Amino acid sequence: MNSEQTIPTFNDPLPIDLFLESEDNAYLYDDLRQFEHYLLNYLADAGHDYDSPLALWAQSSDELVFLIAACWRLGIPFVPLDPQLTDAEFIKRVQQLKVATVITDKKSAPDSSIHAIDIQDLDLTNVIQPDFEPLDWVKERRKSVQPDQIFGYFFTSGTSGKPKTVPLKRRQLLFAARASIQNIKPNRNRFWLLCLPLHHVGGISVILRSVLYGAGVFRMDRFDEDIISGYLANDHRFEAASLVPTMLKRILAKPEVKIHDDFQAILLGGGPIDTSMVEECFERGVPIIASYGMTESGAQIAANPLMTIGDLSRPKKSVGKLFSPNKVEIRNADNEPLEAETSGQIWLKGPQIFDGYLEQGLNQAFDNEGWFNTGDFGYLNKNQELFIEARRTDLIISGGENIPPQEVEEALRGLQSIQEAAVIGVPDKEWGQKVVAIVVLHGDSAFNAADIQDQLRPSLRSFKIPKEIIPTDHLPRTKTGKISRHKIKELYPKLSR
Ligand code: S0N
Ligand code: AMP
Repeated sequence: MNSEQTIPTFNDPLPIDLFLESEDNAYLYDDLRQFEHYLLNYLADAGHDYDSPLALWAQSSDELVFLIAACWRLGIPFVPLDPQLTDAEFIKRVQQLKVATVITDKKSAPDSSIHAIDIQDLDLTNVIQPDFEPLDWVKERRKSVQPDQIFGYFFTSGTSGKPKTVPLKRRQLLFAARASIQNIKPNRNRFWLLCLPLHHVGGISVILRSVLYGAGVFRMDRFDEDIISGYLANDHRFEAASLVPTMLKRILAKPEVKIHDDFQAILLGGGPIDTSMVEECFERGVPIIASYGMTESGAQIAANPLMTIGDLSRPKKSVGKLFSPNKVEIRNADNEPLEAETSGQIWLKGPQIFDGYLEQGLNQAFDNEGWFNTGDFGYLNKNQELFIEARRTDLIISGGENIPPQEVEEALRGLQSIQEAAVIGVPDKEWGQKVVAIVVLHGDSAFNAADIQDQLRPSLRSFKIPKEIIPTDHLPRTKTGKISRHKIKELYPKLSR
């Protein structure tokens, strides 16, 4: 790492100001400090080795935010798990990572070899006490935390339908947080709205940035456009929000939306951003930052601060320049770099980029010089601003969630009535893309889309269930006999009639 890549450092010790507010509660940074001491003691009593991954498998709650912040500060590697994971998905993930302890809000863990801690044992009303005595060894633990330690293990969807495990190091998140303040400067006792789920980097980054800069998080149990519109219009403590485009679309659907003067910007990411939505934001005075990033880059790695800097001449379709010192190259299929304004594959390199998937076989995404092939297509203009055009693969991005079509096809083929299935992503106003399944039924089976959706529920998380299912008598194939999603996409308008 050269000198311009010096790892950023942040204010420490923590301030006394507001750390977290939710619909019913408010907590100070002092409360987080107490929680850290309690958690380390608690985990020691529970026999958990601090250096082995700690799984967190629960719905969003104040306790979960405290756990994530404490894991960051204490250097406990953690595994944030979607509370909607099926039992089989849970078991696969924890076994692969040799997780020994899970903190959960479920009645029990589906794998009895794992020590399950009820998140209620860490209920903040019990943990935070007036007679709190700080422990020196906890302070020492905090001081020993290093940038190259693993921060957490995240999962992203592989094109084959199998999840890829992304170990993220603390260093990556530190660079990402430092880069992000070019556009949004978190202030003490002001809020960054947290309504993203807490198992993706987008949501977790809201907590990290706040802890690093001593600012506040406002957590919502679930996304609610009515409540959020009120905060954006009237509550001057709110200065930022991280949203996926589907969320912003729901907010913009409210004709009366206004944004108060102290609000800095909505950070928009997680999937393609329609130019029409950007234009609407311009017209209605909604300040947005269009960003590009991925799990592997530990959150946004490029951002276009559009209206926030008042320069309306900026290209609205762009996701801006890459955050320095990370670098981007656009390459052709032979891996040769391309000139500005020429479309090709997006490759990234720099301190924000992860070191490789846990599944060794997948690391051909890197070249010999450490450049990472994102799987996305795009181009740079002459000012080095990046434009995203498409993904190279069939991966579907719906409401900020990635859905590999192969996984849905496999689940469909597992149903008695279905002989063959093909799954595609179709442009959709609400979700960006929606999951559509084209199915061939076994000879005498009757077709009922709702029944098929219900039968898929035990094996698929609900956002992966096809929103539309179309029966057909045969699926088009390539010359080599494989089902052609490409041809099916072309046929879709005819099939859906
Ligand atoms: C959009 C959300 C909130 C929708 O969920 P909600 O409101 O629960 O949906 P409903 O309308 O109530 O449900 C209707 C039915 O649809 C299903 N469903 C839910 N979500 C989806 C979906 N995404 N696609 C398709 N269907 C969905 C429901 O299950 C329900 O089905 P039934 O009726 O059958 O039960 C929700 O999807 C959401 O929270 N999405 C966000 C996910 C996310 O966090 N993505 C980001 C991932 N990427 C990253 O973290 C890296 C980028 C990044 O760091 C970043 C991202 C954003 C902003 C900033 C950053 C940053 O760089 O800091
Ligand atoms: P995830 O790891 O789940 O955050 O997914 C990352 C993927 O989302 C990227 O590789 C892109 O395919 C897509 N993505 C993120 N931001 C954008 C954007 N601004 N425009 C188009 N696609 C995006």
